[in-house]
Amino acid sequence: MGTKILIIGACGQIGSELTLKLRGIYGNDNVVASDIREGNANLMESGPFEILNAMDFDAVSAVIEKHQIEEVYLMAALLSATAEKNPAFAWELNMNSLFHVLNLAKEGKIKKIFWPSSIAVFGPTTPRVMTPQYTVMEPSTVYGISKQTGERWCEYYFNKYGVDVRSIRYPGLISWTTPPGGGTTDYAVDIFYKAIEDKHYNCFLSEKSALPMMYMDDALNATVGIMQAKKEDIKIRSSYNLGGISFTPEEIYAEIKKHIPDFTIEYNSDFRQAIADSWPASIDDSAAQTDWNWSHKYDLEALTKVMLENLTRVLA
Ligand code: AKB
Repeated sequence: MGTKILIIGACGQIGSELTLKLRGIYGNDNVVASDIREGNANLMESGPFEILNAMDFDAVSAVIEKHQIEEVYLMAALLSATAEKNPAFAWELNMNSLFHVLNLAKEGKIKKIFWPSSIAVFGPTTPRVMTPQYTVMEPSTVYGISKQTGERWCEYYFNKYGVDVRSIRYPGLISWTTPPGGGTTDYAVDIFYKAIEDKHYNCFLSEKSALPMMYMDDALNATVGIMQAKKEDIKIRSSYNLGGISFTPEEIYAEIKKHIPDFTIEYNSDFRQAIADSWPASIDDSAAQTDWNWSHKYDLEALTKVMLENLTRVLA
């Protein structure tokens, strides 16, 4: 029998694609998707699904017992922009859900956890270019504070109780299947929809705001890669830097314009500008490369091509 997996927050941008990828690897029946709401037909119909509130310890515990789950991928979270609007709820969701799975692992009810961290753990005092794995970390957003705190707890649970928890600091993720919700890096997905539908984009970040980004396929490979790595190879139990590529709004605009010549853009920064300004421009992920052989495949040119090809088809 294959490994039994539970994905919490399976209907979000990462969860919906991660579920299908894991079902492809471990078998449809072995990967239970769960979320507070129902997801797309593909996700709902290709394997087991449970409505689950990540903050409800008893409910999480019951689903784990019912399906004899061995590994949990905890993808439920409020992202940076939404968390600023509702700090108390963001803290409750992002922290309590993590404690629930860490405690279930501590009690021996699950064997392995994947928990995503983010480039948001860094702050305005962090070196911005090729941000190292170990450096100053003074996050200035609620989301960043929750991810930084979560990293500390993951490392603590590993050191103190031997909990096999693995984590990566995702950059902004770009995909065409499920739109992101509530992040600062979301502009890099929105821009493709608007380029195809309106030929015009009103960007909420300034043209020079460089941020670390990654195409979803690379992020999924990293997620599966760290979870399949040998336990002794995972030397960092807080969270690994994950780099991918780095670009500004003006660079992605120029790349899309190669395919859609009459595409126009204007820049009107809102509150998300301050969040972007506090984050790294690029990331040094050499620790992930050395420890578990991480490398990314998609550059800006390749991801632009695949995004435009697929979204043009889907939106037609
Ligand atoms: C966000 O913008 O909040 C997320 C992230 C970088 O974690 N995409």
